[in-house]
Amino acid sequence: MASAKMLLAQEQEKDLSRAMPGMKMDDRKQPQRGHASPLLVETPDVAQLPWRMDGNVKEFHLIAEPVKQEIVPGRIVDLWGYNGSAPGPTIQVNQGDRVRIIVDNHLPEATSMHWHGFEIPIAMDGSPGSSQDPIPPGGRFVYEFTLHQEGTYFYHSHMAMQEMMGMIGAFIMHPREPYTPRVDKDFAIVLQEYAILPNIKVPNSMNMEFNWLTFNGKAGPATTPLIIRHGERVRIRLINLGMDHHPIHLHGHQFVVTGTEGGRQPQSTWGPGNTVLVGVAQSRDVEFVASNPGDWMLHCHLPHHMMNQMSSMVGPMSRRNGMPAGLDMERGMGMLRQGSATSEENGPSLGRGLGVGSTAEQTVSNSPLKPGDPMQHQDMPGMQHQGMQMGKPEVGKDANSVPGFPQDAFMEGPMMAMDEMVDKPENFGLRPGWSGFMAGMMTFVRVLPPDKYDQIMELREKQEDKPKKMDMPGMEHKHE
Ligand SMILES: [Cu+2]
Repeated sequence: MASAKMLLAQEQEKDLSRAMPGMKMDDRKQPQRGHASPLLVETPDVAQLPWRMDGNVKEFHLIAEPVKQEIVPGRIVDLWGYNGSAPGPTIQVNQGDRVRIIVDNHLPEATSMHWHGFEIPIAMDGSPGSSQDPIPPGGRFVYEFTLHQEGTYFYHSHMAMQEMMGMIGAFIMHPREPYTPRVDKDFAIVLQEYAILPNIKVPNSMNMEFNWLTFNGKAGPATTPLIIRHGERVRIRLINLGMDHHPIHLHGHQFVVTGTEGGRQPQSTWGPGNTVLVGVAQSRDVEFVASNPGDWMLHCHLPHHMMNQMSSMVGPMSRRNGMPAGLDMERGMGMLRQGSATSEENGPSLGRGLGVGSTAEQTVSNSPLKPGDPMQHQDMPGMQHQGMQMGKPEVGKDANSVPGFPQDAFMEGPMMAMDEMVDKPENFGLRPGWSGFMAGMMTFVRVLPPDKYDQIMELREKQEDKPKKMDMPGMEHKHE
């Protein structure tokens, strides 16, 4: 059984030879197609899925498999995804394309692939048990259909618990007739959430409380900012598949919602806003003119979704002196000693319960801030030694006597800064210490003056020249 990485590499090789590597995208001559080549949708931190042409069929290859996903530096977790990442690689096609997607199952259990919102024959819908047999471990299913739709869609496993392990990816259908007004930049961001307990790398998919909230598989500050030249028109496509709805908020600008998981909305429905609720199983396209220079936050506005490791599960370990009275080490850390997380053998207050109120440590309110190194017990192995900027928290003189201080997530802030650890071209020139305040579903929309924009693009090109390039045949940087 070939690994996903190998297959991906093979396909990339074929693809890159078609894309004539070494040539600038703008110089590349493409064969004439039925309609103008669309603007490539960028999915920061997530790869594009290459394809090959088989006659007039665009053929893709997806491999469902366990993946190691680095959510923030030093925090590598065991998820399930496609072709080495969660979310899986982005698929981009043109309206009217005939598409074949070969799905191989390298998971230890059955799976099925659903094409969310696609108007295709029932046999291709990927509903396990009703439209097809589940794909067994080691098995393959070949999906093939013609796509007459346009818009922001996605693919996902139709096994509920697998969805919560990361099994989703963006599926962009470019319109036959370009949208108006055209945009200069087009991005897609997949919203996901995981409950990952201390000292474990596998999400608890039964949990209702989430401590890792991600944009394209990364939590702030590891998310990659969207780089925009001052004055450009921008589209951001937001896709949500998890347990929560996310109100996504943009600073400094008003946008209009131009599309849903059902495709483009008529212009008569566009009204100004700066926060869009992206419900579970929905997508929302927003567009705006980047008229206001600055490094603007783009984030989920649910307070608990603007944190890393925020949940009650880590509070005691990160701050309290010792274990709660009457509990031993294992139970104090919320570790299971018998049964499954929700088995009858375990009480509801084991620290692995189904909600905030069911966890043992919630019976204790915020405990005083410990003197000394506040990171001493933080559950981020290795981070302390990898360039994290450690500092003393700025607190008032009598802080510990003020009811409500400190809050569970007090660890966020200046002492969590890791600018160097997340250094990349897109972060160039951000205010020193910025990373200490970026967490969860959060990134920057950087609206830059021309010189700064060019500088970052140059840095990015230099970096991209080194590793593999993910250019796609038929996709050019043109306006749509
Ligand atoms: Cu949220």
